[in-house]
Amino acid sequence: MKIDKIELRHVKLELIAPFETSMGIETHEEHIIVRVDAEGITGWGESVAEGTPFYSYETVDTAWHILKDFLVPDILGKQLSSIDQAIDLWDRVRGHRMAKAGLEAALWDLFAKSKNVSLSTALGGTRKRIDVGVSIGLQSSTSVLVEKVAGYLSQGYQRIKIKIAPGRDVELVKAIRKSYPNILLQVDANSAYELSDIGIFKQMEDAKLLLIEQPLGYDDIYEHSKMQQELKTPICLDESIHSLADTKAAIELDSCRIINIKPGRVGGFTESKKIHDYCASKNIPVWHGGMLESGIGRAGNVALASLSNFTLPGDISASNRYYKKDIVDPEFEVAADGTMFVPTKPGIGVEIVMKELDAVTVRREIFGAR
Ligand code: OSB
Ligand code: MG
Repeated sequence: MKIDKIELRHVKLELIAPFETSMGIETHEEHIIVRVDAEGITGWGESVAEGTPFYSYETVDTAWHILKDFLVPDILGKQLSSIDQAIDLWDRVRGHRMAKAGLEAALWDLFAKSKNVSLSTALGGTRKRIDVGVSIGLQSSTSVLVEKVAGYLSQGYQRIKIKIAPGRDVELVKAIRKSYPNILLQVDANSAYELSDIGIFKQMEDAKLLLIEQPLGYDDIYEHSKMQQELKTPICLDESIHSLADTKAAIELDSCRIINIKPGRVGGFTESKKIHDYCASKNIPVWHGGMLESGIGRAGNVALASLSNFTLPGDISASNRYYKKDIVDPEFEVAADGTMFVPTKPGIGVEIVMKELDAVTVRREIFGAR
């Protein structure tokens, strides 16, 4: 397909409630929406680089720079016969995976639409509905947290993940377990601990957690292996996994027994599929993480999570768990049985609500082929 036009939009969406983690408190989510036009078809993607470099070194500004000065010029005006061709062109850019993933996602939507198939089908997905969980931020008190858990369970969410931070960990897990002995429960530390804190995680061993997400360094694989050898509860890596190569190292070293896949963190759907397939071959379950995406990114996440080895519920919650008004139609909803419908229309399978997108756009640049 000949890439005629690419548009970047810096968007800023207000969260329905502040989201607190060990990395800080967010009240708004800033991402980049990418639009690619080719031969009368439009593809959409979302780059999940945030306003701050606290989860990843990438930010909206670094991703904008890499997109504008390197990734966009590599494909603009070119005849692209496949997405792999774009990935090869971008290979000389080291890292900056969230920037790459945003543009790659728009190409996946574009190519799927050109073949008149859903993104789920294009990616090799098999599920018609996906199992969903919810990621709950740190709360003002334990009782407020337990109330939040009750609220999400009553909406059907199949699995509860809570954020933890030093001093706000074991007692939260114990309190939730006391009220709900049998729910699927997991914790996410976002790298807030050190190996010497292992005693804290040993105190959680009785709570039958599904997994402990990213307890140690954001780039570490070695010490997680040391920790995993001392724990029965599976460790799941998020921040540390940027590629198939990282996945192989982590599994080989037994640094984790479960992997969280976020397409933004690993450079896109193509790399995500490789990680998914490799984990399947090693009997390592995967689940789909989240970056508080708008409906555009969420649509891609839902499609990817329809692949067969996404056997654990993902951090793919309903639009209204994040935002008062999403920028897609229909919005994403959770059914009473805790599942979410995988769109079947071509590409991402949802319409962009231009009025809502315009309302959240704070910067916009259009690149046209000459
Ligand atoms: O660590 O999984 C994380 C949100 C932003 C950055 C990192 C993380 C998260 C979440 C929320 O946990 C997941 C979601 O519901 O989108
Ligand atoms: Mg995480």
